[in-house]
This record gives sequence, structure tokens and C-alpha cells, in this order.
Amino acid sequence: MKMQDKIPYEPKDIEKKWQDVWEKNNLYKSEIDKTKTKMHVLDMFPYPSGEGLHAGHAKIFGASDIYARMKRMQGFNVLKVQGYDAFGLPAEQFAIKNKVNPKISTKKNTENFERQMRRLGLSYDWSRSVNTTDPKFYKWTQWIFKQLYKDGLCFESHEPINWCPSCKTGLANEDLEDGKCERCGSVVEKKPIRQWVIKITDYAEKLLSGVDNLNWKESIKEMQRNWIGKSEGAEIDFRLSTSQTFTVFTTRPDTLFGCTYCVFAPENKLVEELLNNNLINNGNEVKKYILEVKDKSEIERTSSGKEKTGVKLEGVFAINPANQKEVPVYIADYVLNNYGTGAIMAVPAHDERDFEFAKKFDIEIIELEKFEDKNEIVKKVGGKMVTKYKLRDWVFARQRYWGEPFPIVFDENHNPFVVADSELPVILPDVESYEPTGDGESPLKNIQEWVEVNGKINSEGEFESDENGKIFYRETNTMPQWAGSSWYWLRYMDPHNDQEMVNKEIEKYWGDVDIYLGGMEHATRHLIYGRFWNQFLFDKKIISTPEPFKRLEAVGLVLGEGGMKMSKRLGNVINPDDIADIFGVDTLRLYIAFAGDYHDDYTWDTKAIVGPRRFIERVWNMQYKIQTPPSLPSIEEGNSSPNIKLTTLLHQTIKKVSNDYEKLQFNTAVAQMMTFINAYDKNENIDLESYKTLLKLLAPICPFVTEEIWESLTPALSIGEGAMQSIHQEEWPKYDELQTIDKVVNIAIQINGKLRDTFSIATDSPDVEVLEVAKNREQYKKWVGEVEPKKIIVIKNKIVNVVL
Ligand code: ANZ
Repeated sequence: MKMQDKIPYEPKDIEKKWQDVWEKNNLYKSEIDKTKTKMHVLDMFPYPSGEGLHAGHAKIFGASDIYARMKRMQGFNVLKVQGYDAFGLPAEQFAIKNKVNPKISTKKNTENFERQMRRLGLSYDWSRSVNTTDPKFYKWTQWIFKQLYKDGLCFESHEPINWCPSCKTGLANEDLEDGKCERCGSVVEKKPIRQWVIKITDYAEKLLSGVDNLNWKESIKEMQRNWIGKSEGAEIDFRLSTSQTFTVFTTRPDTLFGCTYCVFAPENKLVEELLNNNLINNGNEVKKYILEVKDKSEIERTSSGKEKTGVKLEGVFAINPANQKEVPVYIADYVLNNYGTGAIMAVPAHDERDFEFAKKFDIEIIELEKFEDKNEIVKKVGGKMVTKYKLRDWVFARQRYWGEPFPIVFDENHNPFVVADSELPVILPDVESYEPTGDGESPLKNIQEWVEVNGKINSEGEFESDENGKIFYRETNTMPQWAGSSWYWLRYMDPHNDQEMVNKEIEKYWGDVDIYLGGMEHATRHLIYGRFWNQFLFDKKIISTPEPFKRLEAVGLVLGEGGMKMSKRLGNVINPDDIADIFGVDTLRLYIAFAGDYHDDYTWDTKAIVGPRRFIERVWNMQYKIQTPPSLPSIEEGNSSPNIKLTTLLHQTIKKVSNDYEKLQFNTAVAQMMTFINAYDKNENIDLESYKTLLKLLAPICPFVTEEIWESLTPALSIGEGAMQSIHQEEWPKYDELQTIDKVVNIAIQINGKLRDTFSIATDSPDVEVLEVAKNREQYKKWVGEVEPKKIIVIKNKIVNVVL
């Protein structure tokens, strides 16, 4: 090519052009192809906020895009879809503030997200996209709830639950952070609310044992294990002086002889019974304390270092079953009613919390010199070994508007019935006011024409509408935001099926998710719920694999300039659109890939973007140095010409880039490509084949510019209707392991500690040969001359060190 043919690099034109061509050619459409190995690459789907995509999204989605693009080129059949997790409080709060239907704002936000993602060249099969707020999608969320319900895993409950006074809704344990509402930071209260609960605890053991075989980072696996919190101990019965018995849960039955008092959780039913029967002498004091702790959060009650409080039950003693000794009984908030049995045997000498309590209340402390054998002592006192879990059942109802309605109706006596399949989806109606009522009811409660529905109960015991039937009342709570996200990836496999959640054959082909990318904040919420639903669906033989996410990769945050979390308030949010406008999408993608280790947080630095831009321009300009036919000479063993070094470098680069992409270590892959380019670009001419290899390696990170150059290199194969030959459909470069080994090394000659010369020689040459070459060098002769060196040390493949 002649110099005057040079065209400057203009990302704007190139990127729009290829975005359109790829979409027209359906380049990323996935179909089942049994001749290929499937590869399901999944991003944690976003909540489509009004602010649009931010740099953090670009980091996660960019990582999976690079990975997926390489996998396609390696011959895998990649399934890569994006969807929207669009129910939930933010949309509703926006709706309340701006008086717009959340349906409308969600649609607008979703369109903007999709526009941005398409622009970033993310290779999703958009024909499969889903949105959790779409009735065609939530029909199946409701259907799964129905299966759980029919299996006895859902129940209605009135127990006190976490209540956020500002979001005005009940919350699951997973929605709390340090006892505060994860969303708004308010301290949660305990409030009895009518709700639906899913018995996730029935799956505690499966969720725990399943963790072991997952290819996840150990720290996340450990977080899951701790959340499930398996604890092996014993249940032992104690008798009260008032003749009732109660059971304690202890992990240390071997310390039974050290028990000097017992404690009930203030809410323990037995305390109520003792009070009702006037068996406690200081009943009023006890009642007052119960009221005091009623609204306290678990974290407030149990955090270490907090001063212990409690009240002794005057006139009541417990009898230690090991030695028949009478010990005092207390109520104290450090004992929780919903863990173990809600009662403990306290052993102050061997338990920190009991020790603090005993000190404060001046209770006897018995230090044991020897511990009993756990199993013997339990047997002796008639107890039993048991297993407990910290995991709580899943509070699965929100007293809010913007969520999936339940597929449940009640009759006039509040008996619940699940609706027949023909009634699905139960559509969320439009309302005038989205405000939560705050009294534990959702705004749906006020829409009489929706709540009341005529029908009958069919032979299956399910509700069916019937104009002439009697009145039933719809459940007015809605599902929590975690419902749709607990199974959405399964729908990607078969998104338009209106008969089944997912067709069995189709699901069998795509199977589990091969790699799942997202943020760490989901380690104990979405990833517990998602695994639970998946395991349940597997048990019901609806899907074919028990664990949904084979490999999980937690991608670090992109922090705003100055190292702070990006936030609107701080004004440090980076909108990918703005960066793409100035530098181009490829530069943005390359910057994000190169800015640091993907797994770690890193700080955005706009000044540093010129580097990636220059790199791309250099790759661009290299096309004008191509010499055809290829200038790279044949590779002969032992030939130490610089071209052999380049061939070795090329093979090393293919190897490193392939391996690094596999591990999502994009920054080191880019560094290797830079090394390669530095070496190649020194030459006057560049051979076509090496250049094409470089383009293929770079294509997953910079899909647009590589495609543009590719087209100019292979004009005969250019676009044409339906006959596109894209670089993204090319075969991934292969390397030859033998050729990755350095055949030539540089040896330094150091004389009296000073570097005087370097020369190249075949790798691993024997010391005598290295010395022979060194002694014949001009510089050696100049500095050593006729002097007999005191010492010569040869360090293999590195240095000849001469001491005169
Ligand atoms: C006597 C004892 C002696 C205990 C000792 C510990 C050490 P994990 O491992 O977390 O399961 N406990 C039991 N139920 C409780 C409740 N509802 N609220 C607060 N504490 C409760 O802890 C189990 C231990 O925590 C149990 O074993 C019990 O104290 C306490 F040297 O019993 B242990």
C-alpha cells in the first residue's frame, strides 16, 4: 500500500457502521447447534436506572464480552443474553416523586440502557432479552412460586419480621446490612406483618454441600457457608421449679456441669405462660423488659461489646439435669427467639457472652477442669444431637406496588388457594397512587375491582375465574425484587415459549451457566436465592442441573476519580457515552481492560485514556506497513536472526493473551500485545500473517477497529448481503508450545561491575561457548586487554561477570 492511501483513524464512523452491519447480519444470534460445545456466558442483569449505564457496568459487561468473543472464535456455541431486573423500590420511588407510572419510566430507562449497550458493541443476542416486569416473563416467576407452594415450601405467617420504617415494607434477613435496610440505611424494626415465607431452610444442607464443588473464589464460598451457618450441637431438656420443661440448644454439651444459670429469649412462649399463670414474682418488671426489647434489631441485641441487659425471673429455678442443681433463670435480649430453641444453658466460665452477663448480674462462675465427652453426657441426660442453621426462612412479601403479584386468592374465611395455570399471569393492575400505605398493606389493597374476583375452586383445588362464581380476594402483597433474578438465566434459553418456563430439551443443551460475572455485593443474597430456586427446579425435574453457576467471577468496582465510590451526589459518575463521544468505544473498552486487574477495584482516570487511544492508532497505522508477500523468513533451529525472536514473541503472545483472557486478566494480556507491537513496529515492513494474528487477539477487546482493518485486508470477503466474513467469526489463533520457548537470549558483559556490552546467543548455550563469544567481542578486548581476570562468573542466559 502506498503512503497516500493512508486514512486517519475515525472511530465515530467505524463504530456506527459496524454496529449496524453486525445487527443486520445477526452476528451474535445463538441457536442450538449440537455439533458445537455450548458456552453460557452470563452477566448479572442490571437494574435499569434513570441514570443509564455507568463505568462499573461497562467493566462487568466488557469483561464477559471479551470472554464470549474469544470463546466464539475458539469454536464454542456461545449463549450471551442481557435482560433487565426492573421491579423494585427505586422505580417505584421515582414514580411517586414524578407521578409517572413505573411502567413508563422503566420502558424509557430500559431503552436507554439497551441503546448504550448496543453502542458499546456488547455481543448479546438481543432477540432473547427479557424484562422481569414483562407479564410474559413474570407469568413464569408466578408459576415457580406456585410449584413451591404446591410442594409445601411456602406459608403465610404473622411473625414479627424486619420492617423498614422508611421504605414501609417488610424485609428478608438478606436485605439487611448491619441491622439496617440495605437500600436506605434506616435501622429496621421488628413488626408483625402478614407475609409469605418460603422455607429456604429446607434446602440449607443442599445449599451448603453444593458450595464445595463450585469453581468460585474461596472467599465467596466461605461467605455462603457462613450465611447458611451450620452448627452441630445438642438439645437438652431442663425442668423448671414450676414443673414445666424447656429445651436448650448448645454446641458445648460437654460444659453442662459449668452451667450456673439459664436464659430465655424475652419472646419465648414459656415466659408468656409463666406470666399468665402468675408464676413469676416480679412479673411487672419482666413485662416492662419484654416491651423494651420488642423493636430491637438482632444486630443491636447481639453485637459484641454491647452492655448486657436482662431480668431475673424471681421465684423460678431451673434444674440442671446433670447434677440436679438449682440455677437461676433470666430473660435477656442476647438470646434470640428464632435461633436454636430460644433458650440457653449459660456457662459463664467458657462463653464470653455468658461471662459478661454473669459478671454484671453477680452470678456464680464455675471453671471446669475437665470437659465431659459430648456424646456420653448428652445420652446420660436424655438429650439428642441436632444440627441447626443460621439461615432463616425467606420473607417473601413486600407491602409495595411495583412487584410481581402472587398467584394466590383467598376465600371469605381467608383460606388461601393457588390459581390455575390458565389464570397466569396475574397481571399487576395500574393504580392511581403508588404510595405504600405504611400499615402493612400494599397499595393494591385499595383497588377493589382487582382484589375481588369471581370464581370457583376446580377439582385440583385451584382457583379458576368464573363470572358466576363467588367472590375471592387476591393476595395484595407483591414479591420481593429477588424473585425474577432467582431464575432469569433459564429463560434466556427459551425466552418466547408461552407453554413452558423453558423447554426441557433446550434447557438440557444449554445446561448450567459456564461463567457468571457480577459484583461481590450479591455473594449472600441473589446467589443464595438463585441457587435455591435452581436446586428446587432440579428436584422437580424441570431442569437438568442442580447448581446454576459453575464458575463465578466477581468483578471489582470502578471508583470515581479520587478513589471514592461513583455517586451522583459526588458528581464523579462516568457515563460511558461521554467517553465514547470523545475517544471512541474501542478506546473506552481498551482503557477499561487495561486500567487494572478486573477482579479488583480501580480508580477511573480520564487523563490515562490517551494511552489506549494511541495504542489503537498505532495498530491502525501498522496496516500501512504491511508487505506482501509475507516478509517473515522461515524459522530454522539455531538461527539467531531477529526474526526468530519475533516469531517466538508472536507465539508467546498468542499463548499469554489466550490464557489471560481465560482468567479474565485483561490488563496483562494487553501489556503482552503492547510488547509484541513494540517489537514488530520497529521494522520497516510488517508481515500480513502476524498482523492478522494480532488483530484477532485484539478483536475481543476492540471489536470495531479490528473489524474495519480486517475488512480492508480481506476485501474479497467483505460484507455483502448475508455473506459477511467478520473477524469475530474467524478462528482463534493457535500457538506452538515449542515455538514459545526463547531460542535466543541477550547476555550482558559486566566488567568490574560496569555494563560494557550485550550480545545474543542461543538459549541455554554451555558456559564455555558463552565465554568464547564474549572474549571475542570488541568491548571485551578493549576493557580487559591482556590482563588475566581475577574471576569470571557466567550466569546462565544472563550475564558474563568479569572481575579484574
Ligand atoms: C452452652 C455453651 C458453652 C455454649 C460454651 C457455647 C460455649 P452457634 O455456634 O452460633 O450455633 N445459643 C444457643 N441458642 C442461642 C440463641 N437463641 N441466642 C443466643 N445464643 C444462643 O452458637 C451456639 C451457642 O450459642 C450455644 O452453645 C449457646 O451457648 C448459644 F462454652 O451453650 B452454648
